[in-house]
Amino acid sequence: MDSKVTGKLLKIGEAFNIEGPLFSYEELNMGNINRTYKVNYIRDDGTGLAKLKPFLFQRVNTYAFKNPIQLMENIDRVTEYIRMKRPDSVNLHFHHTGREDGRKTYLFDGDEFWRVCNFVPSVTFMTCDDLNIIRNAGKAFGDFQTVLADFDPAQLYYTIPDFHDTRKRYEKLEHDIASDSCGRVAEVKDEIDYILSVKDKACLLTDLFNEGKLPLRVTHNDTKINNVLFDEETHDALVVIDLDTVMPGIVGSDFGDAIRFAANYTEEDSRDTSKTGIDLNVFWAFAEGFLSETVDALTNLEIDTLAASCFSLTCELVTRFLDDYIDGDKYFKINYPEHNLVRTRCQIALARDMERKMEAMDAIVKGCAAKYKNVK
Ligand code: GN1
Ligand code: MG
Repeated sequence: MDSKVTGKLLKIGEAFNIEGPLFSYEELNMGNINRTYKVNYIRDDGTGLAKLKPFLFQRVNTYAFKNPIQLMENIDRVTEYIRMKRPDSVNLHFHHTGREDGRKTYLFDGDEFWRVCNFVPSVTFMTCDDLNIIRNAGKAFGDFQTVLADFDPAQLYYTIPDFHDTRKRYEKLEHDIASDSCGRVAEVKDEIDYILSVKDKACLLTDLFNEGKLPLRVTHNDTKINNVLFDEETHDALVVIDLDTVMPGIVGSDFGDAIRFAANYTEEDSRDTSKTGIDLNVFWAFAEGFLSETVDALTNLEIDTLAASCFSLTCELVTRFLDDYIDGDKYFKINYPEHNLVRTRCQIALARDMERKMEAMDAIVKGCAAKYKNVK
């Protein structure tokens, strides 16, 4: 254990009124943005080291999240609402600082922004081809939609404005290509050519929304399968996590991003793009789970654009990874210098495969919708 990190975590624990001595911590490799630690405390109940009490400590990345206080307000509102509706489910609880007035679910010293949440014993999956697990993930994200269907989106802040506005993502990419601040544009000509060539198709979801044809809902906006916690034995979904981007949004963003991540044969940053592509069985299982929960609440156009939304979201991630590479890797955590370029190439390979399989994807969505419409 690094004594500096331990010292920091100890202070944070104290601020959040966590009792008992800190025994150990481990950094969890969760996500590309925040830093997450599992911090184990010794219980003061005589069990000693046999039963440590774990908590999740997270340092929120304030470069990505410019309004972390609003972000926590969104999370507080949504988690309180879900706990009220589902008191007996596995839920997320954020700890409060202080003892009386001014209790907050975060600690912010103007620089570092920390929060502390209950640790849920569970398993997560980065990639998975077990269709039962995938179906459960689809159900979990569908259920997240359903449980918040009567929550007014106007109560939530846009913590990252235009987060899934694909047109604006393209504008930023084009702007950064023109500036070429790191001299990397020449090297990524093929990637730029591809992503610009599919621009209108990629922006379909955003355009339909801007034309008023798709409704605004409460969406999760980061529906990667590793944001679902599963029971270690039964593999039932327990709870959806990473609510940082809960905001008003479009349902296709949630569906499309989930497929982009879960139905890819490879991880999103695979170097071997010969294997990258969309696994239609995984697509089918996720669609079935998702639609079994949501079909009656969705409009026809929302259902009809679910398959296309997968292409939109994949291209959107291409614009973001490519832009970050061109702009000097400021946004996403990278593990090696060309990581964002590797991510870009992998997402392009996935987008190309989706173009080939779009007809099949559409047919699968229609089949699942027909199966679950009005059955509940
Ligand atoms: C980021 O940090 P993580 O993995 O939860 C990003 C998502 C991207 C994802 C790509 C706030 O999510 O939008 O889809 O990386 N989150 C934010 O892996 O930008
Ligand atoms: Mg996230």
